[in-house]
Amino acid sequence: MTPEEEPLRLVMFGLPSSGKSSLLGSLVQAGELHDPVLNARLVEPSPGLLDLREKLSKNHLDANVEEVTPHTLKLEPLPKGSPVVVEVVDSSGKAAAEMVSRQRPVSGRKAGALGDAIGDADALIVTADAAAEPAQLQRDFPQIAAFLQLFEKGRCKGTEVAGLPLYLVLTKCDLLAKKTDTLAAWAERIEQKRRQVEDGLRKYFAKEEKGSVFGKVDLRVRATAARRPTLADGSGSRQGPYGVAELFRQCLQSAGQFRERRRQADSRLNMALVGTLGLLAVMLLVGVGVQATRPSADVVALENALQGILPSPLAKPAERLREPLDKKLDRIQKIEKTRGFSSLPPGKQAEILSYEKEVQAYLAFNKSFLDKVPDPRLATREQDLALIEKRLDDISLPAEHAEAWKDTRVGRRPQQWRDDISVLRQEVGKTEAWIKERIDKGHQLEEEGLNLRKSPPEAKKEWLERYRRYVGEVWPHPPASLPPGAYGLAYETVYRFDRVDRARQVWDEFKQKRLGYVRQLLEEGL
Ligand SMILES: Nc1nc2c(ncn2[C@@H]2O[C@H](COP(=O)(O)OP(=O)(O)OP(=O)(O)O)[C@@H](O)[C@H]2O)c(=O)[nH]1
Ligand SMILES: [Mg+2]
Repeated sequence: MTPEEEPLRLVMFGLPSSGKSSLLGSLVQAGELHDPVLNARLVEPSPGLLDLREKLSKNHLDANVEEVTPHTLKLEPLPKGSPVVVEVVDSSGKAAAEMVSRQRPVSGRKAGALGDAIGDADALIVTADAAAEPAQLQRDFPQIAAFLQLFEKGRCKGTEVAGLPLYLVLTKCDLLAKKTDTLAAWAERIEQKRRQVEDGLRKYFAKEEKGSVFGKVDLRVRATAARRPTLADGSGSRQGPYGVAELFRQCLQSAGQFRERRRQADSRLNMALVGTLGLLAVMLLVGVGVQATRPSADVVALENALQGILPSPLAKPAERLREPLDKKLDRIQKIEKTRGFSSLPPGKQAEILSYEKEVQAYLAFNKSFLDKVPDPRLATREQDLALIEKRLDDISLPAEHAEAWKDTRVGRRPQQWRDDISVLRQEVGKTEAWIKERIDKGHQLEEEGLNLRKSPPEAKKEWLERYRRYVGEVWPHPPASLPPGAYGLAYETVYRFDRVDRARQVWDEFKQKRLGYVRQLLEEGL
């Protein structure tokens, strides 16, 4: 086979799960949907490629086990032209990770099948997950940087430079979409990210240009999505992958041009090395570039986490300081410790810190209030109530929050407790009166009973029935119910109060001794 007859070779390179195989499956989809951007008919895709398309549509893609998996396809330019045979080499992310982590060299005998494929490539497609966790990128970054340095020192002295086309592809851009995005808003979000990465790379290359090969790498940044997100304007349901046809059309074009240049050059190995070096620079810069764009991803994640904790700026203090504050404070403090916190806009950081401070002050005041002022629900004597009233007189909201907190739970509590004390006093008086009235009624019952000693059994039975109803009466209200006007105080506090308790003992004794005696008398006469 002459070099002209050799298929154009595109090599996919990227860390595990960065979307290499999906990108190839998407290419087949774009071809089948006759994507006009591809500007070519895709014919004879190999069974492996059709399988990838199938698995992509079922979301059943497996990680590549083989280090490299070549697939072939033919593209017939539209409206007509000579068909171009293309070999696309899928590769294993694990093998790429080994290279990046220096467990294996990029070129030479030990570089393995992936190293060979890179050496033969007419274009490289380097995939990076646009929606990856910042933590993952942060972990990969130092490894990539260290490896790159070593590689540059060891292998690239005096290398002649020729630009191997390098496409850095930000995959999974559908995951960047927000539910409220229209198609235009989503596309703008992707473009923003793409530009951020590209700018980061450009700056990096500009810095490295002196005496380095980096400045001459032919690098382009593209963004793709294997599937469309659901968008607010319903346009997400549109068929086909995003940005894939365009990527491959441009990539094939530059691969063809590179092949032409390479034919004229005599140092294929050197070029491959430069390409590889460029590739690794990109890997490094994916870190730099995406890192530069990461804050926005961090910000989005943090802002999501803050939802439900941070009150709206329009929220009233009572809403702002609604329970469960302990939990909110805990979550805020965890958020402040995350790496992304410092990436939030300064205004947002200040808002969080100021909210944290307010919640802390509120919780501290609440604690000192409860430590100092006994709870009226536990009061059993008049002295207890007097003490609570005195403590309430002595304590007031912190001056700087007095106005804002006056309608919060803590702000309203002193008055509510005063009101509860007043209700308690009233109800104690009423209950004493009720017991006294019951005792009077009991005396009447006692007298009636004594007069029945010589009466017929029916009259005695009738009295015994009234007696049972009388002793069955315990309290005027259920103990757990709240007296009218009370905030948190139930009748049980009233019934435990010493004056009520004493009255109750007198009554109990009356029931037991005096009425009990009459009952016995009448029962014996039956
Ligand atoms: N939402 C979304 N998921 C994607 C996209 N591309 C790939 N994925 C998912 O990401 C995971 C990994 O994708 P692959 O294409 O298998 O990644 P790979 O780079 O080939 O991985 P290895 O073969 O392990 O190196 C799969 O679960 C895919 O469904 C995309 O554009 N959008
Ligand atoms: Mg794969």
